Amino acid sequence: MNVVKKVAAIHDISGVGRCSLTVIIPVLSAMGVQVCPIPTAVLSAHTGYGEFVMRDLTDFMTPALEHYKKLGTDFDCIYSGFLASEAQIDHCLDFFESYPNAFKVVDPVMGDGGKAYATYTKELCSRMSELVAVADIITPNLTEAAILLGEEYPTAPLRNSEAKSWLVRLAGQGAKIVVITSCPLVDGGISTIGYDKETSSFWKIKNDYVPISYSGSGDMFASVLIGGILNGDSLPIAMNRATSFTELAVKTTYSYGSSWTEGIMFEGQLPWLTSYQELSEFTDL
Ligand code: PXL
Repeated sequence: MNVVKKVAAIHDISGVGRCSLTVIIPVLSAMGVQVCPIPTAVLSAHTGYGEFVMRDLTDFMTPALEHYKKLGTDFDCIYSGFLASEAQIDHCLDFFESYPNAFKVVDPVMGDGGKAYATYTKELCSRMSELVAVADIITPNLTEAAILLGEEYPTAPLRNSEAKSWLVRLAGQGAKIVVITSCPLVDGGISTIGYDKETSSFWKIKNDYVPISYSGSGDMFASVLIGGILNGDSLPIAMNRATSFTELAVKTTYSYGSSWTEGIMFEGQLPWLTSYQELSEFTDL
């Protein structure tokens, strides 16, 4: 048991644009959790820039895992995200198998706004289900949830019964907990919705609408969610913490009018994560 919880974070590192490891490391560190990065790729800037240089680090993953086993490193959580190749699915599975007692988080990063990211092939998207099958928790956005379920990206808000069906069918693919972000519901606005299969509980948090989608929002949400759960939050409280922090940082960014590609200006907001927060905005779905 590690005094400071240790997370193996299997994600890319993008130099510019605040996503993946450049968000995950500061956020989890602020929450008192240690991040051990296993970079899947190095990019000059995230794929949303259209032009970027990228070095695939697939070859690094097995030697890194072997080294951790030799060191006797004990991870409390394995958290996978943006992957650069199909082979990386197998390497993530090796990490999950090597640490059976770790909390297994799969953020099935594949796309947003109804479209897959530039480097995500059909094959890579279809193999994401192999990671989803072994996860304790998955955190897709609506686009990724649709891809995993083989559904069309919804053009109209979901009824509560449809949203519950999406959550239950996703949990049927393996994970005990499913949290879908950016989900428009007929009762108005955009919500974050969650389902815990073991307790059959459904949760919802209404998000404040901001008319820009910043890169790295999903990484920020998932990192705070995981940090909360590792620190003992219940699922709805962790969802509340993650939406509240993401909203605070997104609204701050929006107020400065910066481009969505620059990501969320969260640096000045990090102290929010270290201070006590009253969290009671969640309801049943
Ligand atoms: O935030 C998801 C993400 C992670 N990593 C890279 C990306 C994106 C989304 O665009 O391009 C490199």
